[in-house]
This record gives sequence, C-alpha cells and structure tokens, in this order.
Amino acid sequence: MNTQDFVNMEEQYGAHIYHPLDVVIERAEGVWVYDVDGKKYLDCLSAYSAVNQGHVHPEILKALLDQAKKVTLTSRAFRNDQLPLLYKELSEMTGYEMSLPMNSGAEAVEAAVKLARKWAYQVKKVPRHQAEIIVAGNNFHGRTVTVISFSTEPLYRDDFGPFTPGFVVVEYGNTDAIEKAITPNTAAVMLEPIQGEAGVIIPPAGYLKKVAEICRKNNVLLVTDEIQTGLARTGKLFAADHEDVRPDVVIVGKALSGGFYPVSAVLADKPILGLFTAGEHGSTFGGNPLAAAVARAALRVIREEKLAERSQQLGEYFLEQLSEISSPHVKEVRGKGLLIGVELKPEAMGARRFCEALQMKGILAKETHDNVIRFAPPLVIDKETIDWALPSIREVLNIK
Ligand code: IF1
Repeated sequence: MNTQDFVNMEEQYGAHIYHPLDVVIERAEGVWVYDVDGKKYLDCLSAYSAVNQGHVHPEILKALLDQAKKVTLTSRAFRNDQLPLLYKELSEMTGYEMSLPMNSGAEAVEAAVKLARKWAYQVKKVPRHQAEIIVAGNNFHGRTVTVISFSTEPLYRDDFGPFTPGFVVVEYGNTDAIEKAITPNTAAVMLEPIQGEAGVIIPPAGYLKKVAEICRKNNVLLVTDEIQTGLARTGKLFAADHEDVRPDVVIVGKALSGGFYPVSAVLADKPILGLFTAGEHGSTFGGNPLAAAVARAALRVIREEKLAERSQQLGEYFLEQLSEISSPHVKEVRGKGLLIGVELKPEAMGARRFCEALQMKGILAKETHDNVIRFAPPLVIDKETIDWALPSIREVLNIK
C-alpha cells in the first residue's frame, strides 16, 4: 500500500477529528521520520513535544521492552517495583515532595483541578462546591468536558455542553486581570507558562513572577500546565524556571513518556498532594509499572543528555536564524528554547499551505491557530540539521 491507500482507508473508517498532512509515517528515529513511500522528513513537531528525547530513543525503548517482559499492569490494588522509584526520581529531579501519576495530560489536568478544589475546601475553607479557578483566554489544557468548559475556543466547545462551572477566564499576560478576578472563593490560578496551541504566546517578562506573588498574597494556589512547555522544551526543566517561579502545583505529561507510552503526573508538596486520601481519585492504568519504567528512562535521558541546555543553545540559534529570514509573509518570529512560532501576516492566507510546502522539502511542521507555523523539533537535533533545514524554510517563507 502507498500513501494514498492509507489516506483513503483512514478517511473511510476513522472519525475525522484531525486534518493531518498527507504523510504516512512508518518509521522514525531521532529527529527523522520516514513515510511509506520511503521519503525522509525532519520532524519539527515532536508529537507536540512528547518526543523531546527524539523518536524511538534506544534507552527508553530498552526500558519499555525490559519491563514489558516482566509485568505491565498490576492495578493500584497492589503495589509494583517501578512506581516508588519513579516517585523518588521525579521528586529528586523536580524538587516537589510528591506526585500523582496519570496517563494523558488532560487526566492530569483534571486531577489538578480536583486537587485545587479539595485544597480550597479543606485548607482555605472555601464553602464546598463554590471554589473558583482562574484560567487564561486562549488556553489549551486538553479535551475532556471539564477542561473544554474553560476553553475560549468555540471549535473545542460548541456542541459539547453543558459545561462544568467554577472557572473564571481572564486575559493572558495581564496580572491586573488576575488580581481583579480573585475572590474569597478562588482556589487557584492555572496557566501555561507559554501558550502552545494559542500560537507560542510568550507572556511579558515578569508575568509569571507577578502572578506567583499575587497568588501568595491572596492564599491562592499557582498551578502551571507544563505538559507541553516542560521537561526541557523551552531551555529549562520547566518554563517557569526562566522566572525562578516555583508553582504550588505543576502538571507534566507528553515528554514524560519519551513518546513511548501515555504517562502524566501532578507534582506538589505534601501539604497539598497529601490531602488526597485512599479512594478519592484513581485510574486503571495510572502508575502502572510499564509507564513508570518508561518515565524513569525518559527523565534519565533528559538529565544525561542535558536536553534543557541543548534546547536553550540550539533554540537561540534556530530563533536567531529564523528571525534573519526576510519574507513578505512573516509578521513575527518568537520562541523559547526549541519551542518556536513563526507568525504569518493575515494576507499570507494561513500557515497550512506553508506547512504543505515544507512537507515537499522534507520538513514536517504544523500550523497552529491558522497563521502560526510551530517549529518544535526533538531536543536531540543538532546545529548541522538546523543548518540543513534553514535554506528550505527560507525558500518556503518566500513562496507567493
Ligand atoms: C489535540 C493542541 C498542542 C497541551 C497542554 C494539556 C494537554 C495538551 C499545554 C492535554 C495537549 C496536544 C493535544 C492534541 C494536540 C496538542 C496540542 F494543539 F491540542 F493544543 F500541543 F498544542 N496541556 N496538547 O498542549 O494533553 O490529554 O493530549 O495528553 O488534542 O489535538 P493530552
């Protein structure tokens, strides 16, 4: 079967929840992916930052295979020999005393919402079921009904109501808006340190630091969603580290798996995560030994290969080179580490056609929010590969 055969089959039998590029990938390694017609592409999306370590990283693959031959799922009715080690290694690496393992990012976000609410009722003494969580416009935190309840994107919300109450939406980047939105019932402020889906929106310098101060002053938890920005993507372990901010709760996912197996987690200290008692939350696969073994290896690779430093250095280089490209279509180039967005002018008629032109040149990138091309390659990319890609990117940014 060739590309078109696979495309036709997918269109016939699959729910059409995506509009993917017509590239059918059958193999991947490091920063490269290969399609069924034998073509090779540079992956500039990294599965939305779930493959920071590069595709099929041998060390994570070995951990997956070794564990899969032993035991994969015990349920949490019993214990296993991988989860305690993941807990300890996550704590040592991130500085948080405890963690709660889940599977998808949205599940971890849901767990964090429940945790913030529980903290509000048990610690802040907010009247039960009146807790409010402040979120930012243009946020993206997942696709469950509660999470889209606080989305501002009609595409993600329409036809999926009724919605979960208890969320207050304010303008991203505006600390006054947060201060004004806080009430005695506010449990938490939940933010992406950089808004990925919104188009790599970087808030004003000092924003997160000021939000943290406002939260502290008002006895409100600061919850950061680092599912996309975390685990070295922006040049630090967490994007919040760029402002020396230590949130009360941090949500991780994606690259915690190295792209091998869904695993996410909520990180916090004991006074917060210690509030959950047996039976209050759970998940069939949450904390399974296979996920734990994979996550341990994924974290080890991030440490041993110094992926945060790599992302910082190569991201600065990539951003500088992209910024020097003269193009009639580019409005702004912005980014942090290897999370970069090239925003196009409205008259460029959308980013999709540029992504399709990049595909023809062996580069896979994804448009986000219509007019931004996101460049987020695996953090194992090297300068030579960036230099290989730049002439093609320059050409594509100058198509008519
Ligand atoms: C899709 C977007 C990116 C996330 C942040 C939580 C989640 C995500 C900051 C939920 C997931 C993915 C989901 C995927 C496409 C992709 C995406 F375009 F949707 F928004 F990356 F920007 N917080 N993002 O980015 O994690 O439940 O998916 O594991 O839904 O189309 P998940």
